[in-house]
Amino acid sequence: MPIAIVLGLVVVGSVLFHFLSPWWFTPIASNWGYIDDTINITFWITGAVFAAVVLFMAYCLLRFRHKPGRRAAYEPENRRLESWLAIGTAVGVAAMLAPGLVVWAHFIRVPAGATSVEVVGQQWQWAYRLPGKDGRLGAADTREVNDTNPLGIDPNDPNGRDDVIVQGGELHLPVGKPVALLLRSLDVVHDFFVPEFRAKMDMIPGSVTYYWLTPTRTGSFEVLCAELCGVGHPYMRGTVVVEAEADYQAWLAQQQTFEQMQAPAQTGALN
Ligand SMILES: [Cu+2]
Repeated sequence: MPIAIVLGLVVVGSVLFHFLSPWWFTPIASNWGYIDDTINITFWITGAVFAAVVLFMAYCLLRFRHKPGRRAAYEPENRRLESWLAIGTAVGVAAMLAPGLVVWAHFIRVPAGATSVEVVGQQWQWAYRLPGKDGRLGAADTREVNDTNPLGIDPNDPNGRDDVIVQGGELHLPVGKPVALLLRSLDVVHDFFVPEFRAKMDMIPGSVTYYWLTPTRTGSFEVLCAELCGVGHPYMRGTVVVEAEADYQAWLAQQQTFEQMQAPAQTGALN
């Protein structure tokens, strides 16, 4: 009897904790409400099953408790019960997986007209590259990395000359405009994550991974590295500022281009 009461309290406590808990999603700042929906679906299905299983155990403890003279019945097979359990489990698992597949397809299908912004992870800092006036990013390769070319932009690709480089600073994005984030790493696996955007992906050395999002709210948001990448991992932070288009353009105009970054080196070489 006391165990049955404890099990009942576990269920009541879990439900109360859910509604009273201060730990919940940060207020969303992108179009990825779908991500929250899939988490909520999984949460409600697993939560309902958890409550049902624990309450069923409590019921069994009460209903079949020891009484003098009562014998347990042995029933090794029950086809009807097994069918229902198999069907119920299959439906529950499918309901948790299927929405994720739909959202994933959306997540990696970059809409036409999205601006490409490159994010480069490196132990233990973030760098960004935005297309210049031509609207295109030049080719890049880790083999090209040197003191005046920290992101390894191909110096022979004309598309790369006007690329804007933000080294260790804030990334600014215009509100309401879709942006494709192209993710690169110069050393080990990192993961570009802004909790308010609900989107993240690993950055794999040697390849370019990507996802897209539309920032829906202005503000300043913290960037976290979401992949353990060495001793400096907890300090691999950054800031994304989402602002109105005019403010974004003003910020962009103040940034350094790849060509400007190379200029001092070239002057030095001539002397
Ligand atoms: Cu990292």
